[in-house]
Amino acid sequence: MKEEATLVIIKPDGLKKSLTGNILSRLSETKLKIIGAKIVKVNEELAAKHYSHLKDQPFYPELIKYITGKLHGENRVMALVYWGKDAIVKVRQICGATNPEEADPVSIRGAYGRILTTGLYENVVHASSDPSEAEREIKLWFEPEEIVYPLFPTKEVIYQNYKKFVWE
Ligand code: IDP
Ligand code: MG
Repeated sequence: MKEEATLVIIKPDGLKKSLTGNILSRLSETKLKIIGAKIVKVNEELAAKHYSHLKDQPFYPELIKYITGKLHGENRVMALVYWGKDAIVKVRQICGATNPEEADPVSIRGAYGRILTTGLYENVVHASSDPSEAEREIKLWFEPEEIVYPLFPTKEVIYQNYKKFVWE
């Protein structure tokens, strides 16, 4: 059992459907610690970086519309970092399979997800799938000072006359 961090995103459908509380309750069953949390307006650049590994998939343009909120008229997502023993697997398990129709009905995606007529899986949450993806995603979505735990090495830089920490 290793202690590790994982990124969770409650996607725009989760906020639109007022599911934030339900999803956080489900995730609390893991007994992991939340060490970072914020509401984010996702722009095209962040969306493209987050889903860069899927850019050749037929559903990619729809996926970008989804995460940037254009499908739901809801341009907020909630980004969270969970930390603890086997965090990645524990969170993936409670989230359920990528395809909401195949997901365990008791999982978050099984309970709240659906498949759109365009074929896109609208599955309410994102969760990192392995340690290297978790590190890449946490560094993409959070600045060091937004996380209350020293997860990865940082360095100090001067930005507009202020000192701040960035990921090394
Ligand atoms: P994951 O979210 O379970 O890690 P990924 O393969 O990383 O799955 O895909 C990212 C997101 O893209 C999914 O959560 C889902 O919204 C969408 N997606 C993935 N595969 C498909 C597909 O085959 N058809 C439609 N949408 C998909
Ligand atoms: Mg993934």
